Amino acid sequence: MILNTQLEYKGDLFPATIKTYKKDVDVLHFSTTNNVILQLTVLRDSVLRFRYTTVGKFENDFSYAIDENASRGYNHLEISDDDEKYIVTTSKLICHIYKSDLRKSIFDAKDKSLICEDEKGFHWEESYELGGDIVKMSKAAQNGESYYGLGDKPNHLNLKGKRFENWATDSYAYGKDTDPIYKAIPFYTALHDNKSYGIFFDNTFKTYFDFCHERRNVTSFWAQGGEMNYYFIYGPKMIDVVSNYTDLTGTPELPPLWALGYHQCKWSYYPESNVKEITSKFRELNIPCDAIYLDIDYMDGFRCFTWNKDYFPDPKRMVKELADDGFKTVAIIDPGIKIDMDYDVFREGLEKDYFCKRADGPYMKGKVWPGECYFPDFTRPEVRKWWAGLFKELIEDIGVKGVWNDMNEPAVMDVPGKTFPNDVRHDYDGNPCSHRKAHNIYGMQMARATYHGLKKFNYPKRPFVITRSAYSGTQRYTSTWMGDNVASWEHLQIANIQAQRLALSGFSFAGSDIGGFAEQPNGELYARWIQLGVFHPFCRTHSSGDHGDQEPWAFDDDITNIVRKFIEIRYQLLPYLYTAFHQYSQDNVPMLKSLVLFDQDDSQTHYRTDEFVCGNQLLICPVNEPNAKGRRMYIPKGEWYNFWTNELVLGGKETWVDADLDSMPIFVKAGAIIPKYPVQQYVGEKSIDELTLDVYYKHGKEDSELYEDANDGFDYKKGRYSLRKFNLSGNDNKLVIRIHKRGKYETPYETFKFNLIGLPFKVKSIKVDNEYIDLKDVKFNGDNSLVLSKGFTNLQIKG
Ligand code: MIG
Repeated sequence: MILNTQLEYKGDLFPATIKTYKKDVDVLHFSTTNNVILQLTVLRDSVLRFRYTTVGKFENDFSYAIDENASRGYNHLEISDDDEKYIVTTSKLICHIYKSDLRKSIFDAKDKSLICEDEKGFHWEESYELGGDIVKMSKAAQNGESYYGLGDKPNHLNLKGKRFENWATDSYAYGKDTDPIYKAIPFYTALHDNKSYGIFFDNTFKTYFDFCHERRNVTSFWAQGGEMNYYFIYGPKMIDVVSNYTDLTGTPELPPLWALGYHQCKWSYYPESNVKEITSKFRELNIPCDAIYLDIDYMDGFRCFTWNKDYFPDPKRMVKELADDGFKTVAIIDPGIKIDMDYDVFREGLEKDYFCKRADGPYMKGKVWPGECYFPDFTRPEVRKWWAGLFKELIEDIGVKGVWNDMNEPAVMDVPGKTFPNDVRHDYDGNPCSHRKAHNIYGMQMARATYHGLKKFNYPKRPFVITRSAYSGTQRYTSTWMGDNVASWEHLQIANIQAQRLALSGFSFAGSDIGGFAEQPNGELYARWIQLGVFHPFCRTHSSGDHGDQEPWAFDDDITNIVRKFIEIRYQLLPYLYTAFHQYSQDNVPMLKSLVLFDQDDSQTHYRTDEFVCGNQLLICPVNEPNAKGRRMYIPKGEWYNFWTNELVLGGKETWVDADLDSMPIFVKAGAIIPKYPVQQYVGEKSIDELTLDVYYKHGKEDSELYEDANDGFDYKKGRYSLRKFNLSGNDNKLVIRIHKRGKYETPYETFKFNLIGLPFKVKSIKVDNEYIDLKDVKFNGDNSLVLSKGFTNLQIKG
């Protein structure tokens, strides 16, 4: 017999008429006759927060997502009303709130055009069984509207026509249509009439988003519990929407520069001799590599913070020897703690009551790699502190430089749902709740605690953490990867989409398992994947290891050479990538720009997925098919140089681009100044005594930036960085570069080597800071490269 305890579905409930309105500085309260309150907070002229309660009183206002340093403040705020509505006006937005039903319409303050409008608006369904409401919001979809964002979804970049769920899930060998997967990032941007806005639904319960899937003219989002609590962010530029969201949920500090190098991983390298074999091979073959990973087999019976002494008899010595060879060791740490009274981490967690419990008191027991485990409640500050402290030995004593957090959705084996049951209790930083509310932030809080451990014990060096699961804001603490993908051509395309989508969702420091985790790539697929991977902020080969090898030399010599060539390009571009990271960290600018983000006014970009801009000036398009000699791609408007041939092409069209297996379509924006270091086998191998600047001539103007610092440590926060701004302007017979340097850091090199590309004239004179110089003195070699000692502010090259 099935006992149906669910109360009959009563249907959706709606706010009634507004009864009272109250203003408290930047917080407005609208209360209805049926106890609904809408609280509207004006955070910025372009950022409004909408929060609803149906019981006349709000919950404690607490969010794991919002960064405590998020910008606040507006230039203008005015509230008026007429018979029909309240009118809230800032310098960017006008928001109407209708007195009869609390619905809202939001307009651009300048041209008064409609940006976003409630359809039914806020409504809810009472949940008798679980208490509280299923909270819902629906918006009228605008004509031709497109949608982007939502974290790690593997589907088409443009989300229109689909419905998605956010519930962090261990998704081995997921496919294009698998949903949800590992992350829950309930933020999207919308674009219509060349204007973009974003919605961040800061609700950690299971959430859903429907983009014109159920009804063609409606987008909606809802959650299984909690409050309707969302941020409306206006652009009108999508890049500003993303930056404002990123400002709200935070950015990471700079990673150590080595973390932007190449990483090699496998499940698993062991014993020590195998690890050494791999690292030696990198050096022997001159393939740059900065990090080597230890997957779960380094542990003693998968007990976190232990070592298998048969495989690794002296970890400290090994880690030191690897470090001497330029390798940073990264070790995996999972959340499950093995139930074992002889295991001190377990005993301490038990004694101090740090493990998660079920509703009626028993421990949350689940099977993962070590067997039956208990799981720390990372949502409790005291537990996070304890966890951070556990890293002392691994980081401070042994010298491990990075930690890899896996299985933190949290994943549980052999149970329905593959995670904790809903009744598990969490502290939620003093807001006790069930797993329904804490599930999506469990992994984030684990990564946060791990980050604090590394920050403490690796000090004064910078921490490096990588996590699988994440919620909005997780990017403040850690990098991420896309989980267990597959060695297939389709997955190469998925990896590209996911990296772009994560960047669009505030999480730039991400990359896929290059070559695919499950199954075995052939050499061609691996080479094509490396080509894409070197342009992702995080660049690591990883594989499940239960098939053949997946190191750069695992295929044939031709493949090895191609892989080396592309990893070398990444190492040359390290100052370019680091600058992009600085712009992300400091200015909230995503490191990868999907074409729609790059040029939203060009409607051709709205449904593109393969092409993207890495940093601000490199246009990348991977080859996603076998046996290709090139591909068709869309080149965005403007002038671009072919990276390989320096041929100038005019964008705004789809075109064929040659790209044999040893090449891929890469274009450089005209006017760009691309900084390059010499190839190194690992960051810091060489002292950089000359900086190369590839200057791509443009008739017109273009700005470039170069950020540098000590590549590790925190001195940069005290002003010890070097930020050079280059303003290039060119005409028919002249090229002028102005250089402006900020910051107290002196870069170690003495000279700049300018490679002048695409000059339409023969150089007749060069003026440095208003003094003509003898062409011989500047080592002007006739090949249009010239070496000058740095430190000047104005360079004029005339024909
Ligand atoms: O159940 O640690 O996504 O990267 O190699 C598999 C072993 C557990 C899943 C991760 C993968 C890692 C693997 N882990």
